[in-house]
Amino acid sequence: MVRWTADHNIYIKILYWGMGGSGKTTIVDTLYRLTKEQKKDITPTGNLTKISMASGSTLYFDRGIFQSTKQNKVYYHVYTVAGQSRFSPLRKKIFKGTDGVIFVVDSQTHFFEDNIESLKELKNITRGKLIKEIPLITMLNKQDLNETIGEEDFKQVLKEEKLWYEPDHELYIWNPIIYKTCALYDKKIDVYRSFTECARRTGLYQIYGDGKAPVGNNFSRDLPEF
Ligand SMILES: Nc1nc2c(ncn2[C@@H]2O[C@H](COP(=O)(O)OP(=O)(O)OP(=O)(O)O)[C@@H](O)[C@H]2O)c(=O)[nH]1
Ligand SMILES: [Mg+2]
Repeated sequence: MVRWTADHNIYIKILYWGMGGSGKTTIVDTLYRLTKEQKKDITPTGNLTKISMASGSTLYFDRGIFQSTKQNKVYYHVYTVAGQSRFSPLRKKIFKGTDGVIFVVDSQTHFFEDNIESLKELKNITRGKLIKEIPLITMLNKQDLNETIGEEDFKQVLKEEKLWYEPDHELYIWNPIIYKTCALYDKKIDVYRSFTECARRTGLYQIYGDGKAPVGNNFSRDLPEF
């Protein structure tokens, strides 16, 4: 839920969702480091909060707050869920108030089914709001490894889950972009780009769609950046 506060700041909640070990915490870590070290459209304010087990797996959530460097009243509250199956009730809580979702796939072929299970759970919680009211971006992460799934494989999954629209549908322009990523800091492929696309869409949904996916003749996706 995008919140305007008395001081006219705007708070937008972006959530990384995906199966345990897909790379959500690593992504937020990399995003934090790269936006701290280089001048980008967002800059971190404060530290990253990470609540994890000794194994590194998230126990509760991670949270980072980023401020837009273009519109300094805009803040992004960026969360990751704990992906392991047993934390399902917790994920539901963390999801509350989310404005944009980045679904993180572990691209290793042997995890194919686990990713689908995680996507189904997300769909269940969002109750038909994905894409229509909550922008969805996907990352096929760990593309640096061998034996990974590709864009077409995942597009098929999205189609089966009714999260993909054909060109004649008005929501076609909001189909999730499928980024092939590597979250590791030294390689970092499309970590920043996938975040900014989700943030941009979230802004457009608010400004031009009043909280829904903007559609119609008056709307084209090539509008100014948010
Ligand atoms: N090779 C490779 N390894 C990655 C990549 N992203 C993450 N990893 C590794 O995968 C492991 C799990 O990453 P995390 O970021 O902890 O995964 P998570 O999605 O936060 O997992 P949960 O907190 O359990 O939900 C770590 O050892 C990471 O270093 C990637 O793009 N490539
Ligand atoms: Mg994690």
